[in-house]
Amino acid sequence: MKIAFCCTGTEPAPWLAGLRAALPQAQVELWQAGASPADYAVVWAPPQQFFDEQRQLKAVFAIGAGVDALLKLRLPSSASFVRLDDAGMAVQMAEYVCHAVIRHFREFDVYAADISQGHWTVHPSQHRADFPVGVMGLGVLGQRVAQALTHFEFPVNGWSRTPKQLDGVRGFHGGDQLDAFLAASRILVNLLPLTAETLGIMNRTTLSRLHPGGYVINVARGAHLVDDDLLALLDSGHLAGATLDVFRTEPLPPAHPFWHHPKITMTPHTSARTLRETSIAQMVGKIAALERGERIAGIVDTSRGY
Ligand code: OXD
Repeated sequence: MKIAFCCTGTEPAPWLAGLRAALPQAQVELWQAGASPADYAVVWAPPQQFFDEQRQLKAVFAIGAGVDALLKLRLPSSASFVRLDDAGMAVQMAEYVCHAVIRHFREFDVYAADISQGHWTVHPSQHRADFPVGVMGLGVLGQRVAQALTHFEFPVNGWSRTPKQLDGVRGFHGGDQLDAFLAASRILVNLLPLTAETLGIMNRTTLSRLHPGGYVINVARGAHLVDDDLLALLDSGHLAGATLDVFRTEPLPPAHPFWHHPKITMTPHTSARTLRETSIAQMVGKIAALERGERIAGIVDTSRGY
């Protein structure tokens, strides 16, 4: 069995060593133009040339959760495309989102500013019931985030394409229920896949439906958000702030207004990192299952886009 590794922006040596250790019977190679055909591929942002040459792959494993960039390429019809299925990302996403929600709700930034000015000021408590959180996208990561938020006793709404039932989460689904979901939420957490339907889904119209004093947490893709609409609603005061981990262009260009906006907190696409060892173990288990002719989780529906 041959496995090709083609991950742009990723140091290959530890991945190759890990894959070789886990699959001693396989030939695991760093892909180079003109390489012989492989059976499986491990990829992140591969060039089109990779798929133009590797037309007979059985399965392609992405080392991330989102596959929108991959699906823009011309792909071999022989292959299944497989995204990471949690692989240690869900707990990181839950940490990140709960941190952002609680930091906002408990006004930690306000206290940090007070303390930096030498002020010992206790502000009135805020009421959890006034901070319903809406989680858009209830896949593996979204479900974990929604459930983690319920443990802190926030009212939690969830919105997904098809109906999903989660303990303690008020479910909304489909385009018809999007407005009601937004109107029931004050903090909006985006965990949607990026598809033609969800591009620009956080815009002036949708974000205006959040409760006054709304807050946006984007941990999915920058292109879900219309940047100027967010800025306008922050500046008008309808939105109180935003925590953004993903951007239309990454790294965020130095002149972008998000850098210095006082109501925006940013991180450089670090909300849920790929954990190499866990990811290798998951991919190796799935390759073994595919070789046995078994079904595996995490296969992308290329027509749906995730
Ligand atoms: C992603 C990832 O898909 O970091 O964004 O895994």
